[in-house]
Amino acid sequence: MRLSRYFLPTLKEAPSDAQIVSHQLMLRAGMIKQEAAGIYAWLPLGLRVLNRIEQIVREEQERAGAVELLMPTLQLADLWRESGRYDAYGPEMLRITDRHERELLYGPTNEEMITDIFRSFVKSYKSLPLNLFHIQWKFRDERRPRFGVMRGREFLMKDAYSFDIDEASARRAYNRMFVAYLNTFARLGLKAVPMRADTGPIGGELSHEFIVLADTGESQVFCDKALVEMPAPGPDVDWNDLQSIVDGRTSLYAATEEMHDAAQFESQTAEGDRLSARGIEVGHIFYFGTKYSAPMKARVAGPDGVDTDVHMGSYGVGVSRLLGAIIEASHDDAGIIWPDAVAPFDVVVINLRANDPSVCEACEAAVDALEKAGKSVLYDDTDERPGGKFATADLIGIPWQLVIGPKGVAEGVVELKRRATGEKSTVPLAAALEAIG
Ligand code: 5CA
Repeated sequence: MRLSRYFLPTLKEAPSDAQIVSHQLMLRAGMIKQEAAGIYAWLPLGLRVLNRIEQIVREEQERAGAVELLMPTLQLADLWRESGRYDAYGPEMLRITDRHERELLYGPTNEEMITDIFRSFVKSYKSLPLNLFHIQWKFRDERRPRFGVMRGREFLMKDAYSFDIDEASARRAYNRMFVAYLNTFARLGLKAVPMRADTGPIGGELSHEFIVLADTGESQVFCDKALVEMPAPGPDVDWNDLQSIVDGRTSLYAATEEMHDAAQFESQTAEGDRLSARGIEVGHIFYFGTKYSAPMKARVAGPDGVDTDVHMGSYGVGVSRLLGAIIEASHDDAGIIWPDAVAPFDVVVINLRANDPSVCEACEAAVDALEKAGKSVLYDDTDERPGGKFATADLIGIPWQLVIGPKGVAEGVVELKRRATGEKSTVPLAAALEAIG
């Protein structure tokens, strides 16, 4: 992608209403534009990262056995009346009336709709266990939308819903999502800690929030320090028996403020291991049994032929919020430092003299070689001065910078810089390509 043909509206200064660094950097890096409070347009650079995060979330859901579908953003109010949540949800729900005076709402979550889909088609325990997910925009009319995509009103969520014949099987579904979340956040370059949490308007008794520690986080959290550095289980686990992995985490103390029990924290955790910090909730998983299936009559025939209400759980990831969380965890004074797995481009090739045909030729050869090696490349072919180009490259956080100027062309070398460490080397193009991998 040639920068001269791209759309990257970077800003020198962040607007003064952007309070936290991730919001400031997303605006400055030309990733998003606010259209209304808590409602953002995703500009090309932001969209590339959003798509990459979404894809990693999708892959890990599928690995854990969940099946993707897509439900609409608009839902019928009557469906929510069946569960009793239409009135209970309150002013956070955006209510809409169509031309036939039918009451609709912009979905803040999808328990009712997925339960309706399930009951329409699934009649037997033989179809279970089943886990269906989608990645779809949600709307919550938050009282205080703030911090950019971190607490938006319109935001992208992955929400999965599991259906099982009984509680034991539903807990296995819960464990699969628990492990899938650990793997997902690790792939995104994040250290996310599962913590006992309040179930709020979704309901049920068992839930865990996945929290990324950050000073700018909205939640106060308490946990054993050991949880922060615990490596993710990875994909090679026995997906049918994850209890020991889950127990390995849940046996250590970790709770959000609403669930915090200071006495228990102190008795369970040695003083030096206690961590009290701020955190960002990037995911939340729930087991709520028959809370929706019973009133909505989502039943299947069991092995004995008797109909039973299915046991359900739901599992959310804040896909758009994750951009903010990743930036909070990975930036410096010069800008964003994208982890390789979610970077909008793998490499930026910086042409130091865009009016010099030999430099252009060398840059084009480098872009070509990188693309042939499967790398995505942003080629800064603009006629801006070098200082400005370096600043933009640092700001937008692309993991590798390949700098080519007349001197290097004369000597047959390029300058390679790793954004995360600032480490630079002057090497022949072939060596740079090898380092990039
Ligand atoms: N139905 C359940 C699970 S699918 C549910 O809605 N859970 S939730 O309310 O906890 O939301 C799931 C995730 O969405 C949260 O963990 C959070 O990461 C993200 N999220 C929630 N509200 C917002 C918001 N206003 N802006 C951005 N992300 C949000």
